[in-house]
Amino acid sequence: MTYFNNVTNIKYEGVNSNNPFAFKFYNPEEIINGKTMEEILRFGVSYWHTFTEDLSDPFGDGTAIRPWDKYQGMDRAKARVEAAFEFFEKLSVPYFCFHDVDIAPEGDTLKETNKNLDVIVDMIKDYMKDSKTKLLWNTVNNFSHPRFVHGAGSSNNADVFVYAAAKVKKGLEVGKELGAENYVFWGGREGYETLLNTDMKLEMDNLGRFFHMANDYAKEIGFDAQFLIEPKPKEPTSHQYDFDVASGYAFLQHYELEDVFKFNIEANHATLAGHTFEHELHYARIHNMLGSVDANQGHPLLGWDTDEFPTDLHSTVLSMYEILKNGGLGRGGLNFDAKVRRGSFTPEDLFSAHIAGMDSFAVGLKVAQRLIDDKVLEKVIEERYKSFNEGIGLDIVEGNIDFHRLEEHALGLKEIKNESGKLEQIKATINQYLLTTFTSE
Ligand code: XUL
Ligand code: CO
Repeated sequence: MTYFNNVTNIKYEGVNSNNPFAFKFYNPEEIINGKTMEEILRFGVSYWHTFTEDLSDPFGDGTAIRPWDKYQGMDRAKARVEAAFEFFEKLSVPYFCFHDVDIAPEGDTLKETNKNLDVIVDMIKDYMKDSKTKLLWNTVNNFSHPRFVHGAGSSNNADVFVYAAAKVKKGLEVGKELGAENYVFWGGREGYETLLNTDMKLEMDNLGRFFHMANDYAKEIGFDAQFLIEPKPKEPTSHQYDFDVASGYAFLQHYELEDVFKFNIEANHATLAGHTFEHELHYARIHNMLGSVDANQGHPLLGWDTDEFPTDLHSTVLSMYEILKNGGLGRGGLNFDAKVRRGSFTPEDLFSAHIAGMDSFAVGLKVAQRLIDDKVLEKVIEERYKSFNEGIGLDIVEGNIDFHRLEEHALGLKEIKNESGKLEQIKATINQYLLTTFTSE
């Protein structure tokens, strides 16, 4: 059975194509600095937004037309697998990602849930044999079911902690079975609503214990995926313990987990935390903690996690700049944790949205590579910090100085001269790179 009969295989047709179902900028085979675009970008499709999501919102029912929704229960889960692999093939995408509940319905008991999962995992494994699409990461949903109302690994209820652990144990087994390259922990409810009823220390200690046990079990079964933690400041909780990369890193260091995890950084989570996307990528990169990316964007006028497909080219340029400076994403990738808008409800819109996101990151990649080749920002930064390359500045960075000598030096200073940061000029140069990269092709 096929589900996307109005769409054929999506090909690269170049900037002048007016075929809506073609890539204009993403040319998977194009070589950028010795690697293909496909190898660098490592795009992934989110199962939940693409095959499970019905586009309901707090004010209205789902609008999505999904041909597989004519089935129910396990039949629908199986139809989704068929649709998913047809979609992956037509998009020619190298990766996908899922939560346990995206692929198989929960049963009345954990045993039944695991049985449902086994059936679908077997089916996915079969499909993967004939497909180029691999599993970038899997995870478990320990936030939607009412049992997780007070959290999972940070719940006040020990039975919930136990249940959450059992689900992650199964998730690790599923990841191993399907050869996942990473395993993600997004703690949807690992935070609190109010301190008035919260033992924060116990909750965080328990979360630390939870992650250690997960790591022990992954090692025990020989599942060598990279563990990823996905920070988000809030929503659905009012405060999440891994608020952003900086607080997540402090958490990991405190619980001696910094060698076990890297970060999965989501653009819309960064902006919810009051940061730019590139800030979060940069912070992770300079600490050698950048693992993978959930590629999406927020709406500038809305405060919440809108999970839009990424189309903001400034953001894709600056994020690809960070990723290239990181030497790529290693085992990570660019997973579209993004959903079509509620008004884009046809099955074809799922293709259009992914094409828009893939083309936007392809533009980001090419412009960022040019910026790096020409050392545009490197030159700015080198010049701006040149005072630390000699004299007193060099003594500071080499640690050859103390407050006595600094005071002595300060007393001898006649005039302190700062130089312009040239921010507008730099932004104009980035615009120039953005606008000229494709005009010559
Ligand atoms: C929620 C979110 C999740 C994680 C995986 O905001 O980003 O979908 O990516 O649980
Ligand atoms: Co995400």
